[in-house]
Amino acid sequence: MMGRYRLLSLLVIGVVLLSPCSQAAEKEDDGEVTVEVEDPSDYTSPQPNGHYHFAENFDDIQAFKKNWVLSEAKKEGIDEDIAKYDGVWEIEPPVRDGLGGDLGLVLKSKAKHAAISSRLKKTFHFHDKPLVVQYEVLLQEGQECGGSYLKLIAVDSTTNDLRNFHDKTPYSIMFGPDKCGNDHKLHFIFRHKNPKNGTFEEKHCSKPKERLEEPFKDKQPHLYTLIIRPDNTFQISVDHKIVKEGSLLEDFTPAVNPPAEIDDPNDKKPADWDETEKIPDPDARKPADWDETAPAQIPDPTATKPEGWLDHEPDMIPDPNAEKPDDWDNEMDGDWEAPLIPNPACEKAAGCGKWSPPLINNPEYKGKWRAPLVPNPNYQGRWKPRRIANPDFFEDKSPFRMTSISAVGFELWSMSNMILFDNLLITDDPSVAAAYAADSFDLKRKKLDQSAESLVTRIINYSNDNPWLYAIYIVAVGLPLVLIAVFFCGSSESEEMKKAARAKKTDMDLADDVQDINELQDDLQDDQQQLGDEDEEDEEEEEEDDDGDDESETGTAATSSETSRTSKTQLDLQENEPAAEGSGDAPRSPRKRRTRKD
Ligand SMILES: *[C@@H]1O[C@H](CO)[C@@H](O)[C@H](O)[C@H]1NC(C)=O
Ligand SMILES: [Ca+2]
Repeated sequence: MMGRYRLLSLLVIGVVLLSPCSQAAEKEDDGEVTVEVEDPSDYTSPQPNGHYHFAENFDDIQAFKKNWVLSEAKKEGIDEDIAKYDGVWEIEPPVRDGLGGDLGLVLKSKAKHAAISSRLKKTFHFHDKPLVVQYEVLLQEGQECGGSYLKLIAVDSTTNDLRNFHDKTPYSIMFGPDKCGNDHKLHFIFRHKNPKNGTFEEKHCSKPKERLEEPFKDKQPHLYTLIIRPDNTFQISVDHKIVKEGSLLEDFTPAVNPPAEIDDPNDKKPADWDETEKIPDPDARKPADWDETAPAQIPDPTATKPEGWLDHEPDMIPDPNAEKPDDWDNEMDGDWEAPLIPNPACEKAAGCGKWSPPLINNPEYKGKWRAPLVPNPNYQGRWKPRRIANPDFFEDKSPFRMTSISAVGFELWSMSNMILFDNLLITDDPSVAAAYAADSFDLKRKKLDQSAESLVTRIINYSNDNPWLYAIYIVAVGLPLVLIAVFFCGSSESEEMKKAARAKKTDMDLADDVQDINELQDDLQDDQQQLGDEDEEDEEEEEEDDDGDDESETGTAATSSETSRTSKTQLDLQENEPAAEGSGDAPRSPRKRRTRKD
């Protein structure tokens, strides 16, 4: 930890020293100092090259206004004053490090329901081509608690008017990041139609092995790609790196296909069923010499009284210097007695008063006799209900064939605002998505990497040309004041962060405090990013210590299926609220925290 701060402080000092010098150096134009990364005017809005169903780069405000529809719906079942989808969306450039002319869709408001959607250029049918969904998320303020996933809205009588887009609008796929407290998620949920009775059920993909925490706090753009193929396999990538792959038939909870056999719910355990595996041996008898009365401890027979023990001196004596107080009233207070003090005669002696040997464990001790356990001759084994054929059984061999999708939207709630979305693409051709990313996300990424790199290179190059600078770094680093300051600031900041996180769990009104902390964190992270220091292990560990409590404390419904506890919650949810297709009564979106008001 200290090592990292030391490096940090060295670099900070370097930057401070260099900032006046670097301008001069640029003017010298000696070829060593290369600051220019890419001409921002080089940016052209990406266009998909090939077949696609939807593409949106948000760079054209007029086109955006024409194509996107703000929800005018109200959330059902919650208080009127928070039911409205009144979250604010804007088209604007990223706050930091944008490419000139590159705009995104930004969720500006926090702690509000926000929903916006757009019709696909072409309805996607799940036939013989894969579905590829790809988009960028930039959490410009990090994320405390909230989602940044999208929904692929199903073709349905209730989805004709996108102004009605709300949490229960039928969707086929929900995909993207979501976080609350220490619960980091990358959702992939699809709605599966039960072929027996036509009801829909949400199927939740199991979690990727690796914890995906960086994208929620590094304030960098990230690219999310989902590919689902007609053979039911799928693949999820973040920044082109595959984080999860598997099959719709195997990696989802509840499973697409129910078990063929189930326990007979009507089979009950008989009252006389004997499940006791072992019993005390009825033929065993207590041995004649077993003395149950022998005490567990006895005085040590080998102990002897230490030399110089004063048998006749008491441990405590009345204080000879104490005097009866003047206002002592024998009638009222009783006879006066001097307070007791340790007997000074005992101070130098081995001990005073009656000596008794210390206690030791009794070797004769046996305790209560118990018969040894033997197998129960009447044991019938663990009772199990009989198995019967599952009346609800079906087998769907191609869950890929979901309900066609005709629109895409964001239906969100977030405690952190300034979430920027960009370059949303839906296609049936992975190569079109890859090329689209190359013209957008990859350029952005390259620019960010180069500017981080160029700063460090700049410091090193300049220092090599002016070796005397190293002497200054060393002296500066040696200054204990600097280290103390850095260390002190660092630790108090993380304390505050923890406090804020704790507070937020129980009280959302502390949003202002959280914002202050966010700003603090911003400053720190900006420094780190500029220095190209991407190693943030320490902070991660600090956050992890109360992992596990969050789901219950924050009241977020389990939206992923990684634990049996959470998937049970989902099942309960779905059982309690069965829903039918066509009535607009689709299974609830899993996000319960929206209903939390205070
Ligand atoms: C449809 O079947 C599922 C699974 O067997 C069951 O949970 C659900 O209650 C059924 N719905 C209706 C409306 O019958
Ligand atoms: Ca854009």
